[in-house]
Amino acid sequence: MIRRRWLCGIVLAALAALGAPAALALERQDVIFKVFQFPPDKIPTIDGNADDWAIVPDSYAIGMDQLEDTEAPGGHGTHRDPKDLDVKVKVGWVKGLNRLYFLYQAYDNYWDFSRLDLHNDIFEVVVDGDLSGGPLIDISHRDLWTPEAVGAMANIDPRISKSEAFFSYQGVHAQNYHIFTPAVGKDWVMAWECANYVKELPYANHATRFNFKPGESGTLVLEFWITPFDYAGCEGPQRAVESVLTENKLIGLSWAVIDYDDVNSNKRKFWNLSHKQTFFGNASDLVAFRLMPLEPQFRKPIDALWSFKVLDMERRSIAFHDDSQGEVSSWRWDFGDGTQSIEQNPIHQYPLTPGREKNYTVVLYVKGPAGESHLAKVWDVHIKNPD
Ligand SMILES: [Ca+2]
Ligand SMILES: [Ca+2]
Ligand SMILES: [Ca+2]
Repeated sequence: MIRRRWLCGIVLAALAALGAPAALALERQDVIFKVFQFPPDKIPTIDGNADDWAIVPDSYAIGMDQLEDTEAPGGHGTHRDPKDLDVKVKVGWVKGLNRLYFLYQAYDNYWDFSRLDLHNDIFEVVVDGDLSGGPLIDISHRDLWTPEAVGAMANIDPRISKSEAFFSYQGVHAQNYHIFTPAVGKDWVMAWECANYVKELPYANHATRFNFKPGESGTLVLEFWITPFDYAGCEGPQRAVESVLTENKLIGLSWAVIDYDDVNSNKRKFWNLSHKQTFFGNASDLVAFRLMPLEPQFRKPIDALWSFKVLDMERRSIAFHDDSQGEVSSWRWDFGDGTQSIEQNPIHQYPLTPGREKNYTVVLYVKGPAGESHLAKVWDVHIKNPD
């Protein structure tokens, strides 16, 4: 045993010496950004009006101070000038929906959007909803693209065609959105993958407000939501798998603001939240965001909530689970069949009623320092009885 541990230690030390990366890592290890949870009755309307974001505390806002110009000499440009560009971003989510909501508010001294190609002021977002990490475009795939073979895919098993290799992982690890700020006479976003459906309803929606002409200065408000996918393949949405968003989950997310200030010049600044330029093509270079619980002002001090699972329908055995919020000191379950329990998570066997399906109304009553609450579910519990 000691010997095995000792060997393990040697192996770990050797790996550390080789600089082996952690199996799963994100950039900017010192920070976790927050995704605001909107209460279900305060979901933002996608209309380009930021009023419905006023409830999002400033601690959720991410500004220029978090961005570095990773295309500046040395890759860490920090000369921020609010007269050139000033950006504030808030991200939100709603429990029960697999969507990320964004509010993007920006001042630019020169809005560059008259061309119909990729040259445009851009808000570029990459999201990795299941934290898989990994490449999402060809130039980030170490097996397809090496520094020695720039401009051509290399290292492919000769039995695999280049296009098979190229498309096989697109949209698998993460999704990249080049959102044009603003988009006039062109689609609102270039989704850098073959799964174009990710930028349309029911997977995305957007609205922009601005009052300037190309080349002018001014303020822009962009409001949108996107759906992160664990898998968004080329073949269409039928086989796509949405990332399930749950409270306190950590996701990979990052963005860059690409600022062109001259329609005739390709000079640009690349203000990057990840601080690692390659975030655009590799989900392992994103930063961590946490899907936050509701802020206290949107929570009830005590709120009875519960769920149940059928353990064994033949034996009419049901497991009830307390999901109440707030501090609870006592529970009382009314199972709807004349019996009760004061356990927190009881298992209940319903009576045998041959030849009938029975529907029960179950109520959970909870009490705590903040008061009491109860929740009935009418006829949710169905019991099948033998004929
Ligand atoms: Ca709105
Ligand atoms: Ca600018
Ligand atoms: Ca600009």
